[in-house]
Amino acid sequence: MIRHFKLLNKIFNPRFKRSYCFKKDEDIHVQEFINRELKLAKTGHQVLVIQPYIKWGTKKDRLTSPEMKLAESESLINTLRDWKIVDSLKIGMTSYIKHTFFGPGNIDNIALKIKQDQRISAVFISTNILKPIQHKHLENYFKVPVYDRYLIVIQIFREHAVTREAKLQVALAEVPYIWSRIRGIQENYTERLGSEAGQIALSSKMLFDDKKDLLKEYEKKLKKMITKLKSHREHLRNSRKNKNLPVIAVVGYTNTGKTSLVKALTEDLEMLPKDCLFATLDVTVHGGILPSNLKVLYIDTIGFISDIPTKLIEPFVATLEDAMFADIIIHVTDVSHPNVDVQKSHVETTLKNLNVESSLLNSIINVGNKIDLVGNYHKDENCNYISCVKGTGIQELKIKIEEEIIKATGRQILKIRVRTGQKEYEWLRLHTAIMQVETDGDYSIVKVIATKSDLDVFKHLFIYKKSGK
Ligand SMILES: Nc1nc2c(ncn2[C@@H]2O[C@H](COP(=O)(O)OP(=O)(O)OP(=O)(O)O)[C@@H](O)[C@H]2O)c(=O)[nH]1
Ligand SMILES: [Mg+2]
Repeated sequence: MIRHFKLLNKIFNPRFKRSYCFKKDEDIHVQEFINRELKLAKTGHQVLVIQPYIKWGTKKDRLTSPEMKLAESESLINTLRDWKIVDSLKIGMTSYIKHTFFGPGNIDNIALKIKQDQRISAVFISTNILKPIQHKHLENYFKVPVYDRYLIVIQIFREHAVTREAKLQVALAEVPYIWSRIRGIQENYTERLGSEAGQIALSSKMLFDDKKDLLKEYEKKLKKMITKLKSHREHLRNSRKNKNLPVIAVVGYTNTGKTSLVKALTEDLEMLPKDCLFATLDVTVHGGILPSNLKVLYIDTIGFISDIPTKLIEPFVATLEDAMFADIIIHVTDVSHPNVDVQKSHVETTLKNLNVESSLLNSIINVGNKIDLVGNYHKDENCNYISCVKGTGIQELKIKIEEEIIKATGRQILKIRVRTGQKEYEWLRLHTAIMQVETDGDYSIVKVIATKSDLDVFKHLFIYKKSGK
């Protein structure tokens, strides 16, 4: 165990980068072990993409089609650097619960395809998560690495994680998967105890116990570090609150244009939207100004995707906490996407499951993006249609955001008469959003947007004090 701790300390030493390196004589390599369990590829793969779908019955997904599911699965692979799709298949099934996942006919067909096409170096079975026993069977049949949706998303997360927090969250998201693998394989061996292979099983079992200890420590330490970062995030959140700026969280399915929208709203040229899934893994905050000079903060968030066990991506969901503490949520959809309705309801359901306050959910601003890509689209009166790339509808959206922010935060619009150029005027300029100024002799009539507490302070400083109250 002592050695485990030493190793773990090394991993968590800040000087260590993502590609942790170990002394050659270390016999247990945490990272190697994890890389192996997660089938992390050092170089890319040439992939056969298989899209299973339920043909009929209550489990059949009636909201989408196998073609649309396949298109999303292909986008996942295309997002990975150096990975290429060699071929794609859709396979209709009656259930996903067989030990071998597919029936014998389909297994033989796929195995033959792999044998005949030398280019195929891996198979992606686009199902949520394969059971360990299914995974093992399929790799035995196909003789190439097999990936499920979870494993592919983890590879993407690893490629896109930039900050220390995102990297730690990826590492934590990997742990439950490895647990399930260790447990699954252990069950397999336990079944064999008492048979001829009993002795081997027993020694292998000890190996599993080692792995379990190692993983437990690894998980504990990750959680500890993430908790620290969480309190740091809370601290940032509180300091944002103290600044009294309204906060707007931008959420949505992956690749719908969340980063592009924040960029368009803030005119922040440094933001770089990318045409790939999960380009954004870090929650970032950006300042913007609304038409009436109200300063606000926009939070860009990680995208949602369906068919991923939420439990496994909990560490990322935690980053959405910032969205939960926002004053307003903007939900971006991509109207040019054939599956826009399914994507939208997936995000809505996930937000509900995240225990986002109902008042916040009820005041969501729906935004339909990428209208430049579609001639005709079904218009919903509760949606604001825009194109981030062309700038269409952005000004109108800002007006809508301002209205909603004023409602949600109880800000007031009012006119205050102050002596021009005096302290009162300066105070309003610094602490409120000035919409308009009219002059009236030595006085200015200033139209402002202010919070109740701003107004209380103003009254205290300039009205009560003067009148001696
Ligand atoms: N044609 C068109 N493309 C757009 C528009 N808005 C965004 N895009 C493109 O869509 C792709 C995804 O945009 P992002 O802003 O990165 O999307 P995102 O929702 O932040 O994506 P993730 O962070 O990966 O979840 C990029 O290639 C953008 O240039 C738009 O209005 N029209
Ligand atoms: Mg983004």
